[in-house]
Amino acid sequence: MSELRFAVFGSGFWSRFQLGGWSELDGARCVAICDPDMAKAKAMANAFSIPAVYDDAQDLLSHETLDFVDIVTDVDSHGPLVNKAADHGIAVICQKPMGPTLEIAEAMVQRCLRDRVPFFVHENWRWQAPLRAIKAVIDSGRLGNIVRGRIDYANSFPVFDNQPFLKQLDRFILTDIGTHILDVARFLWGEASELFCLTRRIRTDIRGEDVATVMMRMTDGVTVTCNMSYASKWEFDRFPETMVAIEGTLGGVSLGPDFTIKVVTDEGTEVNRVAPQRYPWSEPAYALIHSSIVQCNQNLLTALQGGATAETTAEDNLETLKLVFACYESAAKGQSVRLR
Ligand code: 89V
Repeated sequence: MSELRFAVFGSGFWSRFQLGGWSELDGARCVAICDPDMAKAKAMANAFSIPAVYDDAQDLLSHETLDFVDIVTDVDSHGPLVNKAADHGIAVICQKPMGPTLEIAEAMVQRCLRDRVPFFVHENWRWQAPLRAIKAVIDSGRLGNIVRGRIDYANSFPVFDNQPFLKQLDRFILTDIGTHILDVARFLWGEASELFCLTRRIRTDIRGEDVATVMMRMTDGVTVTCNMSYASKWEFDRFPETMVAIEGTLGGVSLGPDFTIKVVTDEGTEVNRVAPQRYPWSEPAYALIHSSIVQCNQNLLTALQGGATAETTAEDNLETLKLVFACYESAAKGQSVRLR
């Protein structure tokens, strides 16, 4: 199969790791990079031997022959860049959150559907090795019927040091980590029919909420709670680990600190450690996330090559975004929101 040619838009903090992820895979080659800050784009091009550098997206799209673009820029630029790629009939991978509002994200999806442009969201969290292992335990049937589940992502890691723009977001934790965590909830338990959310802002030097608590009724009756916080110091304060606890009629499973999975049934307790793979380009504090980029990119690449359908198509990701914005609606109203 011939190698797919792609361009990366953006040369900020995450581009380095996105490109690191691509460097682990056969079948795709980055041929151009674009950033309004030419010096940053050139530095990234040098680091990853990318032959062409641009400071204008239109210019890049007019000059390069591409199979897809990988958009790793701020959320407000996602819509315009997706439209530009669609104008050229080029497939798109876009970072989460897909768009700054649900309406914009829906318009992006409609635009690509109309022009039959393949459109994917780079939603990597569900590709973390321990979370895949948890899903395998659920699917094995060993837990019986699932009664309820809980996801905890609560820590005091200074995310703002590497991503200062996060401080300026009016809507912070639900759009940033909430997109990941609520997507994991969908991955593990399917769709929600109703949700209730409470938010808080604990830090005084940021604009948005840094704590969110979401309770969902899933369509099959499972009760799911997602606790998210960047203002928590507690026993499980371990960025960027996601803790999970699931109770079923025949057994339970938990994902605890240091990727430890415990399955408890009447037969006893089985303990496994499912650690992420380490890559030379990954940053130690983010290694868990960075390894999931490789898996996510592989899934999207297979789809781009005409193989299996990707898990995180933009259409699928709209369902995750609907949860995110329903959370804000619920928090503003102080009421639950019915979804389906
Ligand atoms: O992966 C992410 O969305 C990052 C972080 C883990 C820091 O929230 O922005």
